[in-house]
Amino acid sequence: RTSKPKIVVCRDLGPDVMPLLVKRDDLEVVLWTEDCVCDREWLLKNVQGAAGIVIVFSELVNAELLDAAGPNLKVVSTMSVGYEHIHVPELVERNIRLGYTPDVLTDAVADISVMLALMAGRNANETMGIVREGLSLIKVSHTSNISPSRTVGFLGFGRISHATLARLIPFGVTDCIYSSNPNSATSSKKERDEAILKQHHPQLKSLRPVDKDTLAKESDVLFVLAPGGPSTRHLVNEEFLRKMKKHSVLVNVGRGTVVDSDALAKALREKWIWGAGIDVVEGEPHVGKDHPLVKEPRCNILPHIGSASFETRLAMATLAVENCLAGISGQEMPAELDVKAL
Ligand code: 8YV
Repeated sequence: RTSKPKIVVCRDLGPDVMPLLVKRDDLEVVLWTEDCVCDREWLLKNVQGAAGIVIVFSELVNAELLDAAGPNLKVVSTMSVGYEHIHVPELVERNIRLGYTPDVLTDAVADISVMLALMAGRNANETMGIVREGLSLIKVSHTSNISPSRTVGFLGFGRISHATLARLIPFGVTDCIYSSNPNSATSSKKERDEAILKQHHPQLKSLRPVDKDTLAKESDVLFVLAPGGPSTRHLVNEEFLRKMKKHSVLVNVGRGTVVDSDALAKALREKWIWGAGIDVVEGEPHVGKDHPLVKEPRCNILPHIGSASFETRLAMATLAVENCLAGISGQEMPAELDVKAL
């Protein structure tokens, strides 16, 4: 039996990051090296006795997993900014620290937000389908713009929303409304950030917090960038979607659970809204061909690739490993969530 601290990594972190771990002969490192992320059975078996785990957003960190790990576990390091897959009270109870990967993915996800807004507005999925089917290009009808005089809305107004808004200003956007959780731990930071946003972007004529009802009614392009979890589940439901403008576009790059998929499919089918662009979807990562949104031509759907650029994934994987290594040795972690304050 080895007495070295054990680290379990549940996805292949790539050739640039793996050496940070495998070259460490003071550690016992157990890696999932196959494609994609590890299966639950493998994790439950291998996590036994671990001091640290590096996981991703699709892996539930609950009592089952923590019990399987046992009392040696000091740190859970998630390669994500979202942490609703982690049962935080279970970590607090066991005195386990939590690392995450904020900031490094902000730009990549904001890029995808803009891309999806453009794709949905210009009806990319449906019109590309027309080309693929070899149909007459004349069939293509008018599409919707992101242009001046449009109001952009944000459900959730954190770092990624700010970066998305900054990217939209060169498009001529001057009016922005948002609704975010006033009780969130970062709200004072948000106020500071909003002041900075206004300072940096004098073109913005109006930046207003609004209630959900106004957000639904006034947004021409609505970005859903709220975190997941029970408090945001189905915030965008049938009632919300029915209030939206007919030419409006909905973009979801936050968490699939915030939007009721059946309601969105109905909204697209019955043309309550113009289109949707989504990178995240309820039920992921296992989304079959029969998912109601996959079948909607006006739904531009991506397989959760918001942070999946080479540079960003490298930065995320590096940070996740650094968090884990610092956490198991009782040092300050580069990006730690204070689990007791959540
Ligand atoms: C995924 C994300 O974590 O950071 C988040 O919260 O949802 C994404 O960046 C990423 O796909 C890694 O698995």
